[in-house]
Amino acid sequence: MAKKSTLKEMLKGFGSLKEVADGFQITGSQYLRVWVMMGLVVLYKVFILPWQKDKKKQLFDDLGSLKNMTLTVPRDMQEKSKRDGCFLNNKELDFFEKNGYLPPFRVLSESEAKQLKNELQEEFSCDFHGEIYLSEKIKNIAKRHGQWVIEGAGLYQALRIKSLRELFRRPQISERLASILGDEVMCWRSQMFHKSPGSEGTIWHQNATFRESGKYAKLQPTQKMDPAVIQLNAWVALTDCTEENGCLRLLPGSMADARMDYLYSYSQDNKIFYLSLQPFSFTYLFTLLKIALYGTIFVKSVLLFRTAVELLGEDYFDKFDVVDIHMKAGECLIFSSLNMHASYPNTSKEDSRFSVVARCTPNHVKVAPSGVDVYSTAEGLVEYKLPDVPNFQVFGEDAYGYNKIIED
Ligand SMILES: O=C(O)CCC(=O)C(=O)O
Ligand SMILES: [Fe+2]
Repeated sequence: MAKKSTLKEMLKGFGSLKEVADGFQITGSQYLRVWVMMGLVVLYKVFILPWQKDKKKQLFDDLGSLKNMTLTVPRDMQEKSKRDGCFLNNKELDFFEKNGYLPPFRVLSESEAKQLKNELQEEFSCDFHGEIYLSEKIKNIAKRHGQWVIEGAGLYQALRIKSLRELFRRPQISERLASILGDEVMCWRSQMFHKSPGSEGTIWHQNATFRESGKYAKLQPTQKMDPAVIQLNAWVALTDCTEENGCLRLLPGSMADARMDYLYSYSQDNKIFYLSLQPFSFTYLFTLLKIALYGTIFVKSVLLFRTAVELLGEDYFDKFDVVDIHMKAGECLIFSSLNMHASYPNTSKEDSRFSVVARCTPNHVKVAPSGVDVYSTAEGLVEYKLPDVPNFQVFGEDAYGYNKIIED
């Protein structure tokens, strides 16, 4: 029997790291900087790394402890009220505990989905430049680089678009979320994804606390909870989603192994150490540094994935299967942010994929208590102040008062 390679299946639609690096040019002085950095990494690897046995051991011990994490959804909420409606029954909860997602279910009719999509696109073309939650500075950088797009700039869309708040409060979504997250659920980020023909895919990632490029976790639970349920995404397809136009892909069960998430943050905090752990060759190192220093966010995320695979081993994923999530317009997928997910590039000629996502968490979780966040732009990381009220209630009432919640 042929040896299974989940990784090969996962990388369908993505080029090799070298192809990714060859896809953009750098100037002479940038080239020089890459070489200087290469010298530093080599010096580090030869003279410092041998002294850092403890640090290396600590890293691999920490990784070892993240391999087999449990996910248990408390059942008392279901038992206590024997609720019906769209609340999940024990069989559905078993499925979630095992797989980290709920299979797509209908929340809007096809015509409602179409109508909402038209409304959002109208909003994008008329008013998108009006209300800026990411700061003028970030908007101007994005515009200068032709990157002022619906995905990035619209991190808090439901704050200004009421029909989005209404969508995520529908019982089909909110009662399912409450079955897993408890009786107080809020949404702290809401985004649109417009993947037009020719758009790149999103590389595989997992995300427990949404630290992203920042220094600190953005979601800080104040009660003990499994990392896989700190945040659930309610991802609603407003067009059909197919392999050709860039549907989502998941590795069911992968929220039980949080090593990838850990390495994404670790590499940010220990850049040279992390690079010096990578297999060594000058061409590979050149490729890594070219991307790390001058790649776009998309290209950098491919780098993060590939370098993590180098450390974890190519067969790391073989215990999982890849599932392509084909969806009809109007269906919703709920999945743990810690479940590895990705999407195909849009290889169709004229079929755009449009979706909206609500990132939801229990009210006892503090959302970016510092009130600031960072955004990765073409000119580096830029800090911005979070909107005064970045959250809205999806289910129940907020009894904690840790986060500001929009009134209606
Ligand atoms: O829509 C996509 O392609 C990626 C979505 C995603 O990663 C997310 O919603 O967390
Ligand atoms: Fe994601």
